[in-house]
Amino acid sequence: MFLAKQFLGGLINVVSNIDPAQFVPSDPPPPRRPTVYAEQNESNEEKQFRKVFQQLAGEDMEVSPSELMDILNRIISKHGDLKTDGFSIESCRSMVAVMDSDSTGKLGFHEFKHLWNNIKKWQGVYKSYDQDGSGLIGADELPGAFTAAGFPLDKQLFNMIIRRYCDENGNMDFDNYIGCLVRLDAMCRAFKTLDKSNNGTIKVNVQEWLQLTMYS
Ligand SMILES: *[C@@H]1O[C@H](CO)[C@@H](O)[C@H](O)[C@H]1NC(C)=O
Ligand SMILES: CC(=O)N[C@H]1CO[C@H](CO)[C@@H](O)[C@@H]1O
Ligand SMILES: [Ca+2]
Ligand SMILES: [Ca+2]
Ligand SMILES: [Ca+2]
Repeated sequence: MFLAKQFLGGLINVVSNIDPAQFVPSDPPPPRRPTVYAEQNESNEEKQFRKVFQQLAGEDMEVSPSELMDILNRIISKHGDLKTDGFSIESCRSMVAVMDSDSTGKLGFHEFKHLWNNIKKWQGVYKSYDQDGSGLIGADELPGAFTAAGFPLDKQLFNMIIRRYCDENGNMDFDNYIGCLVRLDAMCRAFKTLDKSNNGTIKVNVQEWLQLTMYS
């Protein structure tokens, strides 16, 4: 487990420079490739990540919601500066659902890597936008943080997010923050995919609507 420990520790120290540009959902995970192809063409960083993944994912080589919960709670238990009441199984099920592009019910290597990179990026944003050092993102800190994370929403949407994801004092803890951003990012990606003429409007039928909203 040494490699995994080192890796999980390193995660939290990363503070990335996020370009607070426009509304930018992250790129979708690349399509599944045959393992042989994938392994021969991997960078060192990717090889390293694959080793860690193998340790975390276990025999089936996929990360289930409960494995994800375990991993995330192990990480945050080491970091008192991120306030949280722990990742719940429900929130991990939701994260797996929205990241599960090949519908296996679990996260394969590329799906997990995509999620991981986002969490890494967003925890850097969390730390730099927690300006009063409370370990929480307050309602006043939230627009800045979300804008830096790539989601400059309007006031109405920020207020909705506060209602849904913050406690009664308007504070968002770390697990709610990650759960919210994973979902927001995935929904924006889904929208982009469906918006074929790229004019900010989509047309969905009830089947598509339910597939999108109920597996999330
Ligand atoms: C966007 O494009 C679609 C398909 O080309 C079209 O049906 C729709 O009316 C357009 N919507 C707007 C708001 O321009
Ligand atoms: C095994 C395999 O498919 N390797 C590919 C690695 O990537 C190069 C291009 O970057 C391909 O030409 C190889 O076929
Ligand atoms: Ca929480
Ligand atoms: Ca999957
Ligand atoms: Ca704060």
